[in-house]
Amino acid sequence: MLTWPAPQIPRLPGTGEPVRVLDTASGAVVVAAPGPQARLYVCGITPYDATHLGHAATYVAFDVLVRAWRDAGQQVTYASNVTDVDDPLLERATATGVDWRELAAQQTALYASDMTALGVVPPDVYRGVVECVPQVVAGVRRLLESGAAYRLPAPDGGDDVYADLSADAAFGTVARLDVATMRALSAERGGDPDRPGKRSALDPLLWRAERPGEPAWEAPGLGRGRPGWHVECAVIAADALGVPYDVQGGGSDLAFPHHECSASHLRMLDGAAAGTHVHTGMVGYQGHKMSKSLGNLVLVSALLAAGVEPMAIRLALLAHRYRDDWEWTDAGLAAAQERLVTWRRALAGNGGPDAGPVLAAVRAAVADDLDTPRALAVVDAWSVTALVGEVPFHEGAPGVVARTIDALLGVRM
Ligand code: 5CA
Ligand code: ZN
Repeated sequence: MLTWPAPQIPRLPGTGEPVRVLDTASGAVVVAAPGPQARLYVCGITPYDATHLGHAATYVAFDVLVRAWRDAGQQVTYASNVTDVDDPLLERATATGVDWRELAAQQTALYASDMTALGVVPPDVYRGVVECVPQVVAGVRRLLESGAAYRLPAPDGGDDVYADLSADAAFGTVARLDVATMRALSAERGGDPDRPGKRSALDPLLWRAERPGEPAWEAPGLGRGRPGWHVECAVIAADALGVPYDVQGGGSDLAFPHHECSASHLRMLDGAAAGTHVHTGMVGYQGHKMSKSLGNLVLVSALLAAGVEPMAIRLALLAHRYRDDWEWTDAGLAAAQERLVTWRRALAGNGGPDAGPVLAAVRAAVADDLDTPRALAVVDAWSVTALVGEVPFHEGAPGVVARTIDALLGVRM
């Protein structure tokens, strides 16, 4: 799958510190990638509707992680997927009378243009599920052969295949939830805990036998069908990055069952999963999680079409800590627009207060579990002092500050 153009990232003097992030599985803030390499997989979109600010907040958060790693001198490999065949996509295509492939292609293109506008670094490896079916089939077959999966007759013929979670003693260690919560979330988020015949309620679907009117692929040893959700990301991540990789990322709504199950599949397939799981909080709007299914959306493309500057949107997102849940508001956007104007005025001259401490403090803030609100406050303080104009004048300071916010925060003046 084609990505979008990579933004130019300016080089900064010196090197950033090791980047710490909150690991869902341990609850601790850890250096997720201590070596010279950093390998990241972030779950991509299901392209049935346009990018909303919740998606944007999640991708901008991991973009800041990529930038911080690079600033720390690490070689980053970033992989992501597009869930371009899945229940909600097929349902939307049927409801609107559009071919599901057409819908996925349109929305994937719109997502790419939104990410370009927001200056998000594209993944190095970017795979659609449709183009990875053979790898998924191979993975499901290996799970069947090792006894970690089983078949269940499907209502319209053929067999569905499920993972047998009892084969994985470490199941549950990512999201650390009790059984009742896991069961409820499974039912809510695409699972089928009540399906008769399964060995255990939480066992996730690996392969769905062809149903009338649904797309299906010929799969040697499995029969015609299509991949289950969690195994797609497991297979794509392992293929792109190898295991164990450093960080598995996504929104907190993916911790269970998606990341719990894909980590389990990876352990059963390859003996290891991601070392660290990082989750972004949920962005809400009008009192509820912003979601395609609820329809309470603010779309990036709609804001851009209304003339909102992409960097104002980016600043509005960065004003919140990535791991918190927060609410999108017009006031938040207005504050970001005002901040952009102030920064621009402060950066307009060729001199200002010393930029060295700004670079050090912004670096320290992003390395400290991506504390972007603190980073913005550092630049605010410098801007205010610069605009008052009664400090020793450092020639070239605005240039250094501009490069700092460009490289580390992705905010381009
Ligand atoms: N394709 C799957 C992952 S394999 C999927 O969840 N797609 S998605 O389009 O529904 O979401 C894309 C990303 O945005 C996921 O990481 C999801 O956790 C995140 N996300 C969705 N809604 C919100 C929200 N309201 N706030 C923050 N992040 C969100
Ligand atoms: Zn995923």
